[in-house]
This record gives sequence, C-alpha cells and structure tokens, in this order.
Amino acid sequence: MPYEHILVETEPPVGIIRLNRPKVLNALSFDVLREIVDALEKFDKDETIKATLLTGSDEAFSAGADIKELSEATPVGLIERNQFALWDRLKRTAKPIVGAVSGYAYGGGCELAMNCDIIIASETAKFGQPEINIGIMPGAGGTQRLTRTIGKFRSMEMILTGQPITAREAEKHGLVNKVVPVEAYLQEAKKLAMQISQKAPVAVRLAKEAVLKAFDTPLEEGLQYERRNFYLLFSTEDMKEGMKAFTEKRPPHFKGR
Ligand code: CO8
Repeated sequence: MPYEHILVETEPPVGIIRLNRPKVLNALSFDVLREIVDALEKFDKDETIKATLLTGSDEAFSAGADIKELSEATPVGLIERNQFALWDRLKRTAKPIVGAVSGYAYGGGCELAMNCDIIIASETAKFGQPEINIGIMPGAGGTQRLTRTIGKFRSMEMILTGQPITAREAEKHGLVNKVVPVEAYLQEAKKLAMQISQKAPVAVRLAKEAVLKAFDTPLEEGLQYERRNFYLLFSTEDMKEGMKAFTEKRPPHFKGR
C-alpha cells in the first residue's frame, strides 16, 4: 500500500517508519496514525524484519494530534471514528519499536513516543503534553503512561501547565533511554534496533510482552505471566541453539523458531 504521510523503508533486519508531514510538524491526523499502524503490522508479519525504528524529522517527531482536524470533532464523530482502536492496535505491536525522537514530541506525539519500547532522543528533543493550552487533555494514554513513567508530581506539572521538558530532563526522569547530539540520534537508534535484531526473535517478543504486562497487572499476576513465557521459550529451537552456542563458545544462529 502506498503511503501518503509516512515514508517506509527496510534495512533488514530493521524496518524504518518516518513521519512525513513537514509542513505541520508531523501532526498526527487520523490518516497518519492509520498508516503508522498499517506499516507496523506489516513489519510484524515480515520475517526479514526483527525491529522497527519510528522517527520523524530533526525538527519534529510529532507536534501532536492534528488540531485542524480535531477542531471539527464532535463527541459522536470521535466515537464513530474510533481512533482509539488504532492506538489499541499500536499498543499490540509484537516486534520492538525503537523511537528516534528529535524536536517536538508534543501531545499525541509524546504519546506516540511513549508507545515505543525504547526511546533515543536528540539533544534538541522536547517532550510535552500541551493539550491543556487548547482546552483539552491528553487522550491517547498521556495521563497514564507519563504518570507511570515519570511519577505523579512531574506528570501533573506537565499536564496541568502544558510546559514541556527538555531531552535531558526527560532522560533524568526516565522518559528516554539516551540523549545524543542531533547528528547521532538516528544512528544510535538504528544501532540499538540492530542489536535487538540479533537476539532470538521469539524470546524478544515474549520478553517485550512480559515487560508491557507490568503496566496493567498486579505483581503476582505479572510474575505468573512472566513464568509462562519463560517456560514457553524452552520449547524453541533458538533456546537450544543459544545454550549450545554458549557452551561451544561461538555466536548463536537464531532462526526464530
Ligand atoms: N496540528 C496541526 N497543525 C500543527 C500542529 C498540530 N498539532 N502543530 C503545528 N502545526 C502547524 C502550524 O499550524 C503551522 O502551520 P502553518 O504554517 O500553516 O501556520 C506549522 O505547523 C508550523 O507550526 P508553528 O508555526 O506553530 O511552529 P513553531 O515553531 O512556532 O511552534 C509548536 C511549534 C510549539 C510545536 C507549535 O506549533 C504548537 O504549539 N503546536 C501545537 C502543539 C499541540 O498543542 N499539540 C497537542 C495537540 S492535541 C493532541 O495531541 C491530543 C491527542 C489526543 C489523541 C488523539 C485523539 C483523537
């Protein structure tokens, strides 16, 4: 499917999705989100791809939901459009997503970044939930994911004042993994995606699932979930290969089985 608002490339084993609406700082219209989800689901089915890099431009990862589109919205229209079904599909992406964030990651853009599994930011990245400035509030997980990541008080400040934080502050509060100069963030993110791509794919998938489980289960239930995934991996060829390679002091050759 040809995409209008994103650029999709593959550098196997890494798939790359780049938001491409420069005139509106990669604002997330309904169509952009639909395209991102479609591309992620295609990568999930593509055996040559093991991890995805999600990025925008140096100026903007994304300045949030498309305000022009949102300004026309009605409650019934929003219900009928059911955009949140797309966010739910995004959340269920099986392969790891490394976010390479530079410039603005505001509103829905910050929420999109928080749907990534790892975030590499450029020194110029800014994270914010400025919805309050236009009379609304975060609607795609911001109040929940931000709070669970950086805590109640910092989230309250960001969400109630609309004031963004810098990449360095985001790093200090655990919202990003690493901050690097703007010339290096894409390369750094790609390096991480490559590194993950070398691991046993089924183990990567089940480990990602188990980490995400920690967001919505009590500890005991999460531990049971982890245990089931752990047991399951002992039925894979890659587990046997990984352990055999270790004892034979050679690199493993994983097959994703
Ligand atoms: N939507 C639509 N257009 C945008 C957006 C946006 N979010 N952000 C920027 N643009 C457009 C501007 O209108 C402008 O277009 P034009 O040149 O035609 O006037 C162009 O991009 C460049 O923007 P600026 O001139 O404003 O650039 P500055 O560098 O001066 O400022 C800012 C950059 C600070 C990022 C500024 O553009 C801004 O504040 N943007 C809005 C940020 C914002 O409020 N984001 C939150 C939106 S609401 C949201 O995300 C809710 C998500 C809920 C989930 C979805 C549920 C349906």
